[in-house]
Amino acid sequence: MLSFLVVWLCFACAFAKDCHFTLELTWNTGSPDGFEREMIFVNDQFPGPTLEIEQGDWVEIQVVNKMPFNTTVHYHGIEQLNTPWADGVPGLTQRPIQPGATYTYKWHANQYGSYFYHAHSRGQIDDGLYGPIIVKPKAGIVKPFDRIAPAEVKLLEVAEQKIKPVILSDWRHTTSQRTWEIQLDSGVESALCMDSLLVNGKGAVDCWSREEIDKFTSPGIRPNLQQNNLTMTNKGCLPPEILELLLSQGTETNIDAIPPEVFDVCTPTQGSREVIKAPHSTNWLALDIISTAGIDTFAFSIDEHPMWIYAVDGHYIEPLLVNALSIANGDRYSVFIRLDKPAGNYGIRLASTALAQLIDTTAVLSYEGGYGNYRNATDDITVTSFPYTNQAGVNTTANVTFFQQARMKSFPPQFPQPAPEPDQTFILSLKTVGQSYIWALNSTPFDHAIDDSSPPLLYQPPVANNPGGNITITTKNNTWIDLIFVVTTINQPPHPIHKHSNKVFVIGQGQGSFNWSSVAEARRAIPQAFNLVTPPFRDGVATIPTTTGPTWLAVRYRVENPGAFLIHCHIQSHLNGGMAMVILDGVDEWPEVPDEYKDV
Ligand SMILES: *[C@@H]1O[C@H](CO)[C@@H](O)[C@H](O)[C@H]1NC(C)=O
Ligand SMILES: *[C@@H]1O[C@H](CO)[C@@H](O)[C@H](O)[C@H]1NC(C)=O
Ligand SMILES: *[C@@H]1O[C@H](CO)[C@@H](O)[C@H](O)[C@H]1NC(C)=O
Ligand SMILES: *[C@@H]1O[C@H](CO)[C@@H](O)[C@H](O)[C@H]1NC(C)=O
Ligand SMILES: *[C@@H]1O[C@H](CO)[C@@H](O)[C@H](O)[C@H]1NC(C)=O
Ligand SMILES: *[C@@H]1O[C@H](CO)[C@@H](O)[C@H](O)[C@H]1NC(C)=O
Ligand SMILES: *[C@@H]1O[C@H](CO)[C@@H](O)[C@H](O)[C@H]1NC(C)=O
Ligand SMILES: *[C@@H]1O[C@H](CO)[C@@H](O)[C@H](O)[C@H]1NC(C)=O
Ligand SMILES: [Cu+2]
Repeated sequence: MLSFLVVWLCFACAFAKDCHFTLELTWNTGSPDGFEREMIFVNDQFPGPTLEIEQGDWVEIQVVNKMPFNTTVHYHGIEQLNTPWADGVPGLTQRPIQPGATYTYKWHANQYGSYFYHAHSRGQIDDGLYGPIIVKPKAGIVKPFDRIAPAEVKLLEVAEQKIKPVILSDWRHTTSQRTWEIQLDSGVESALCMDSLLVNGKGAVDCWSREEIDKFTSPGIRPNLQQNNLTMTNKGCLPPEILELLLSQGTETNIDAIPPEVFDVCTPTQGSREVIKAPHSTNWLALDIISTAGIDTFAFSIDEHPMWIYAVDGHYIEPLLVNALSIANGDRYSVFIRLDKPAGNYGIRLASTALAQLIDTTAVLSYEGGYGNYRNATDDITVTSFPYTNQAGVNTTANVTFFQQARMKSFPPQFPQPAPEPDQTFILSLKTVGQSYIWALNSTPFDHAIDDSSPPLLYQPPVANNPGGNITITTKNNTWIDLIFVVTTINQPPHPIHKHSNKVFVIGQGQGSFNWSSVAEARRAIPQAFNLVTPPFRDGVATIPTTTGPTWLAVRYRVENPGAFLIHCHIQSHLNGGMAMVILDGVDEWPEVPDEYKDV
């Protein structure tokens, strides 16, 4: 019925005022890492095609769901200014797109930079529904390139025009649906154990030796394992018994319900390897590094090539030169590398730094002349370059520098001076509730029955659609809001909290309990923990892990786009487990949903 649709339309909309894409979603077999499973393809591709857009365009994206289940598509980091109904969150901004149905998203590309689209329905992001979005800056946007190489600004502009997306992901051999069922059956957060890491959809299952696993086991967890006569599993994962001990609060679990291949059995595959080719005649290469990971936080580096980080989450910063990056779920970093080494192959290193698993992969940066015909990992790719980070994501020498968020400054400066006072402060308590896979962003797990709200929350008056005190934040338009994330229980990983719609300023963070009721009060006691002059400006921000004790993190944002927006942990298993809240922004200026959406 829908097969006559022309699917392959132009994916670059250069110089257009209106930009149209069709994304056809199918459920088919594929083997990105050499193991065949059912997965999601976008226009028969994995990852999905890159959407190239000019800043200022109106973008229309027709999503055709040819899969046997409901779905929605979210545009990560896109503000959805005055189009909150195009944000792609089921139950909040739309009804799910049913099998055979089509939904058309329309939004204004008012921002430039690096974004991505991904499924926002159940665990479907882990089944492969994601692809890059590049919004090319319009003329007149001030860029910080003269800070990098004053004599080569033109070359940097050219490199930026030809930027290549580098999608980093983790990959599992079981479908997201099966993974969720295993958690329900076992009572354990088994989703944490992945099978491979992928760069632009390519990778292989690369089983570590027992020696490597033991050598790189985190010293933080080693005593805990030893006390319980346990080791990291053959897949390099924390054993389920430890998850039960660390995170389940005495609830019943049934570890026997977990199939052995989920944690223990590692079967290597040949897979394939991503090779990023660069002509040697080019001085600079620009990359949009995007994490679509479901679980892992990554360390990322390119052998012998320092990176100039010039934009974070689609927004320019004062450029910082680093050797390596730590990338959390949903983060985007735009970087320049200078191609000043001899022609050849250089390793692109990706390693999990999450406590939950030791796992890595290596892709290749190849200068013209250095590469052969790489089809898969058995092909002859000789990488002899010197890595900045090892297979556990740790610096190989003392002088390797990692990007530090605390040093990042918006370019040009964004935060109003003097700093605005917040109109409301919300202190949110992050934790597991009962089982290790049930999570809360504020004491109470988000109820995913909200996903099926009909009509969606945005379509109802905001007084009628409050899903519950602990999981709803209600704000007025044009006010400033402080969100303080407090993590009091021990052994929690970093939680990469992603706020839909506009970005937040990261104004403070620290170790210890947050003993105050506001930022102003806390600043009087510990001013050094705050930056109200040049705070980082992002749409995702990770809480500090609670390895030794409680931690907290404070962000501030201005309400400028009324609508029903999700704020959630971007670790997929945490979101599935309830680590989310609804923000009803600007209830005094609540939008009227256009009729064309109401009936869909
Ligand atoms: C799919 O979406 C429809 C419409 O919202 C809903 O009635 C149905 O229950 C959903 N199906 C599943 C399996 O969630
Ligand atoms: C660990 O193993 C030792 C020796 O086999 C045994 O004495 C001890 O009770 C075991 N500890 C636990 C927590 O099972
Ligand atoms: C990998 O490439 C070799 C030839 O170089 C070929 O024989 C082999 O079948 C390929 N394997 C896969 C999984 O594509
Ligand atoms: C990695 O960096 C840390 C901090 O600078 C340093 O203490 C450590 O020695 C480095 N590791 C190696 C292997 O050089
Ligand atoms: C670290 O220092 C060594 C020795 O001086 C040098 O060869 C290497 O390039 C340096 N690495 C970085 C990342 O600067
Ligand atoms: C909200 O959280 C508090 C703990 O901070 C808890 O006592 C209360 O029961 C929760 N309310 C709901 C409705 O779950
Ligand atoms: C909401 O407030 C912003 C300023 O923060 C303003 O630009 C916008 O027009 C307001 N929206 C509505 C619908 O009033
Ligand atoms: C909060 O108070 C507790 C108990 O007095 C103290 O241990 C902790 O360090 C304080 N937190 C901070 C951030 O100072
Ligand atoms: Cu989380």
